[in-house]
Amino acid sequence: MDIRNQRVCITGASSGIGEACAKAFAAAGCHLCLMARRKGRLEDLAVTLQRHHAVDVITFELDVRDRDAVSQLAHRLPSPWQHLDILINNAGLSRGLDPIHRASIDDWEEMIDTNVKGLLYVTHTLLQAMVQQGHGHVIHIGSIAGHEAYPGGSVYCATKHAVAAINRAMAMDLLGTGVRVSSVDPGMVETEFSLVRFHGDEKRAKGVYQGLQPLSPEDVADAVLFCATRPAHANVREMVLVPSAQASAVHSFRTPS
Ligand code: NDP
Ligand code: 8X3
Repeated sequence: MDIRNQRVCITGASSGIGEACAKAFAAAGCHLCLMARRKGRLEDLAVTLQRHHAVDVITFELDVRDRDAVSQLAHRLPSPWQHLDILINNAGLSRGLDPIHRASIDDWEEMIDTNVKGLLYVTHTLLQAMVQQGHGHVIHIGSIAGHEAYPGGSVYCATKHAVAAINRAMAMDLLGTGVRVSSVDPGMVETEFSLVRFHGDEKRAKGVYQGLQPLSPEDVADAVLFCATRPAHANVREMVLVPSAQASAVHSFRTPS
């Protein structure tokens, strides 16, 4: 399906998978609304995208955990954005990898508030117009952590299982509305994800990807673009995408360095 001139909102577009999606959808001729907390990064990205592609790019400083700010979003968007075609629910994070009895409750709150409640707030606000106009597509970035669990990942995995459940239930709720729902569920992707998980510990973060080739954010953006470009009668419900060297969250093949 040709998605040129479609309007696409991407949460968490300041880095990693969200940033790669912004580049991929701009290259496909889409107009973009980029959201994240780090507004400076969004603005730099917007300048680059507008320089290379003839598309409109607007930026929004938004913390998806801020329920009031998110609820005002639909009204604060400029009028052409009242007709949104695609929402990419990408903003998310992991914090910590400690066993449950040693984990930080603050880390849990941050993951649940961002990955589950934030995703729901944004979806609730932006979905209304899609249903009214009778077409649209919500694409969640889930994870293999939404299909399996691993040690130290109880709460992160719980949040991504929640995303998987939301994705499945939404598809039922939205039957007949013309709004499609998909989830792209990656394994290891080299982004700032591990740096955030380990609270800025660069050495530990780098170690996650040592001895294997992880997915790149562009690999995931490609999968998201694939979902968005299916013809209107077809929908990708869930797509699990992993590095060839990863068989599960806890089974990877690494070559010694
Ligand atoms: P990054 O850390 O590179 O990017 C995360 C993005 O989320 C940033 O743009 C960040 O922006 C945004 N974000 C985080 N918290 C908030 C918030 N409260 N409000 C708004 N935006 C927020 O990681 P990834 O690109 O890897 O992560 C993107 C998604 O992919 C996440 O949902 C993650 O769970 C998922 N994922 C990642 C995998 C991986 O291995 N990397 C594998 C499977 C899924 P800012 O800080 O500017 O607000
Ligand atoms: C990120 C991938 O395996 O660290 O969602 O959970 S994993």
